[in-house]
Amino acid sequence: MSMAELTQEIRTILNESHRTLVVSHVDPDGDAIGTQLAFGHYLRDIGKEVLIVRDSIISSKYLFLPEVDSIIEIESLNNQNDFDVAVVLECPTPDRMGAVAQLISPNTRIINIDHHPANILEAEVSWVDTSLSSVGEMTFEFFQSVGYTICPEVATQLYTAILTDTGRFRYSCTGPRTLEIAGELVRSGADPREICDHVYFEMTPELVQLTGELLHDLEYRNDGRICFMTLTRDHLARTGVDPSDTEGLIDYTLYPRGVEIGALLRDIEPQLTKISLRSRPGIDVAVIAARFGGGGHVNAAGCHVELPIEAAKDKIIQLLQEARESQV
Ligand SMILES: [Mn+2]
Repeated sequence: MSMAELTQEIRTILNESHRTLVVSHVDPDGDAIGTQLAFGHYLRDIGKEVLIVRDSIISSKYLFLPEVDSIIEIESLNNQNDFDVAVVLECPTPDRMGAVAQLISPNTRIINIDHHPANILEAEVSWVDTSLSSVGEMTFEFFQSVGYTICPEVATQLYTAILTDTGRFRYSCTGPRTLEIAGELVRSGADPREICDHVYFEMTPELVQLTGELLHDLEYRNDGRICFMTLTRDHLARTGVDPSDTEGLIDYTLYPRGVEIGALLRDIEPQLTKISLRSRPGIDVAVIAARFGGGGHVNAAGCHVELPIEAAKDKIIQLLQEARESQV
């Protein structure tokens, strides 16, 4: 089906809806939060009852977003499941929704909108396009196809989604259309300077301090082609930094010249390590994450391993080396 057909099908289901749930993934990023808010705004504008629900804390850098308080924490709902439609954003698998998945009943019509590869979510309509930079970009295309006029609030939400998911218009998924859309959003009231400052230039002094420590302790392997950053529970306890505010730290692993693959390892529990991966163009880290049941994009992926942090490091070194040897 073409984009035009898919967006019209989505429009039809939303027009028929009475009570819509808008969901995205756990540990939400700018794309997840921005598009949830934008869809919520749209649905309210067309006169629909809508609930935007989350399962995780929202990073403080996104609290500037217009209407961010309209995202309800799952705990404050009493297992309601009378939603006739669910808009599921950025969830390649049902478990990415976290506990919010429980709000979806067998009678709920699911609209699946995503740009991740290997999306296997079962839905009445699935619009999955891995060529697009972000669900923010897809949401803009949807709004345009239904003739919805974007207000400054929605422009800010979608600009934030696209800005963050493209790594500030840097990743290779940033196409001419992405930049045209960004331009349209600025025309509709998004302020590039203000949004960029909120997301990237308002770190707490504690986070800046922690970043300094982690940069000091970066580890290099394979002649400097692999870079590891290690974030422990001790770091967080000592500095008082909330885990939800550590999303951008991984980016620093690709700052050093010569590094091709960067990894951030965090010990969620003594026996459970979260691994985030980043790579230069031409190196696929999604396949590595998939080996551990994780996923993501070619140059940005993640997974959890049931190993202590040091053992997880050894395992990932071995897999990164194998991947390097087969790809480079
Ligand atoms: Mn995304």
